[in-house]
Amino acid sequence: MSPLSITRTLPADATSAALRADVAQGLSRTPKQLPPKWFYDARGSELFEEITQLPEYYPTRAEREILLTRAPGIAAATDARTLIELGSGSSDKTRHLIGALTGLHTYVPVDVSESALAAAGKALLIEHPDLTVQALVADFQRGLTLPEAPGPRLLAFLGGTVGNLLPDERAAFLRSVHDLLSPGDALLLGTDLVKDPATLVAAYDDAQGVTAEFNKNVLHVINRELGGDFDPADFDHVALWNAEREWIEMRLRARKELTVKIPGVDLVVSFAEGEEVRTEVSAKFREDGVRDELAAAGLELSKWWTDGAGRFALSLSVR
Ligand code: AVJ
Repeated sequence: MSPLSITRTLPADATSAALRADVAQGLSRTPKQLPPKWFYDARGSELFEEITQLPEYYPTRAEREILLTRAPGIAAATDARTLIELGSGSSDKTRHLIGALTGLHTYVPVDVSESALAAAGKALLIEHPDLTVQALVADFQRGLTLPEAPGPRLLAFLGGTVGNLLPDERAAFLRSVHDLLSPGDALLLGTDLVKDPATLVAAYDDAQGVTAEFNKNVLHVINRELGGDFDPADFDHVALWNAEREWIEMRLRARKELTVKIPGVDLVVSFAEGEEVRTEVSAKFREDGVRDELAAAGLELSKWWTDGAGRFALSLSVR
């Protein structure tokens, strides 16, 4: 076997079936909504990489700071021989972790973007030619089957992406992580923290408009995949802080009354002027809440690390 393998765990048409179901249901209901995972085609993944470099978008830098300082502690606490990473994207931050895990044998990056997996896998193997990389093109919300790989295993879910799940989805997800792990395995979870709303809103509504473009990318995806005739210019990017739920919401707001045809799902969708589609929830956390949610899934929080400014946390929990 070559040191880099890329496996699709979904049938080839499962992704488009899931997109059709999400679009048909999400745009037929009131209020309208679309799941954030459909942002990430090749262009969307590129735009997200750009977001991570914006002055307003602190989570990536904050998490990298924690990983840089704590990688040796994570290595000592886990002794991991296999690292599984959900939503690995460019695997950029993971480099620090891989470098510190001296006993590491296998890296299993899991992402919906095959292009991102291929690029990241190749880059990693240049630095770590002895590493076995078994990439999975998969949607972690639909149940994962992991390749055979030596324990102890460390499952990393970084970037704060767990915040994209709604509370009930999050509970189900953490339970499925528990079920994937064996006793002695660990979860490394990145969570963005509650902070002043102005800082949070700016991170999702940057001055250069990159996040606005990222948000509107879901309309391009629907146009391309389902033959839709959205004009992205008909929509405004909206980012707001929901203080009660403690999450950021991104929405697309129709600038005028309009109708969109989406032949791929046999749908004609009407928007009133000012009507919004919720395109993303990005929950922000507190230590107690994270501990409680992990405990409810059968995982015990053992380490809680934040960046110096206290904006973002990495937690380590054990099964
Ligand atoms: C990749 C899910 C962590 O929620 O902050 C960035 C995605 N959305 N800007 C986040 C995102 C808008 C990001 N995650």
